[in-house]
Amino acid sequence: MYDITMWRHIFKLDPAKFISDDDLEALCMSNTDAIIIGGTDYVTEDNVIHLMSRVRRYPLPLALEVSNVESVMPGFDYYFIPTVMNSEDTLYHNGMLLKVLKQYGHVIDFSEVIFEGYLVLNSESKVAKRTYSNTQLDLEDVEAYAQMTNELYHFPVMYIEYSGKYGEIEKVKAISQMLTQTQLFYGGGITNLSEAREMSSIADTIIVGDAVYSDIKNALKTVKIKESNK
Ligand code: 1GP
Repeated sequence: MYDITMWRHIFKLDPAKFISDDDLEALCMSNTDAIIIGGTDYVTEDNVIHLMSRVRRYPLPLALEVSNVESVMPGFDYYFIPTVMNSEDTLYHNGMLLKVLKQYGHVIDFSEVIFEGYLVLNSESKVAKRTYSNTQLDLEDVEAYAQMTNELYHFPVMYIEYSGKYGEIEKVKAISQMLTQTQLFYGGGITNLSEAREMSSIADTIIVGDAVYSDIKNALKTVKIKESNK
């Protein structure tokens, strides 16, 4: 088992998107702390198993971020299960979880399951639309969500999801200041090292997704945040 609390940098790969062998090797050998496989659309058993077997050639932790029941399978080190705290549809709070537990509850090793309190903040993102998230949140709202996560639900991870857009620093800071126990993941719009540095000075762990597909060179440079002390 790995110590997730030590992770500062993660690449998130979308099983529905193409990545060359060379780019995949560069990502896996980059000194990132882990790879997460996850996406919103067209996440299938086939494309997840294919990408999993390609990443498995490399010696780094691999997690599946569960977005539907069909694509859950054994073979990952961890299963990140999001509960979208600002979703207006209970399916994304615990409805999906109910389905998963009914089907797989008897075989799940819960030491591999990490429950993420998700806060979706980019109204334009696919994930916001899919999960019917209420993204119209002010500072007081996001602080209350952070408090809920840290003090009441005691989630191990809170994930601020700006998917596709660089986040509002003030909100990320406000959330970070409320978290004393819960680990803060930040993902969204990180395209270069200076953005990576800025977000990783606030969040415990940053996640780089899209940049892998749009500008691999700069995406790889974001791992350099690990060279500096926080
Ligand atoms: C997406 O938070 C991740 O789930 C990363 O976001 O794709 O914008 O880097 P980007």
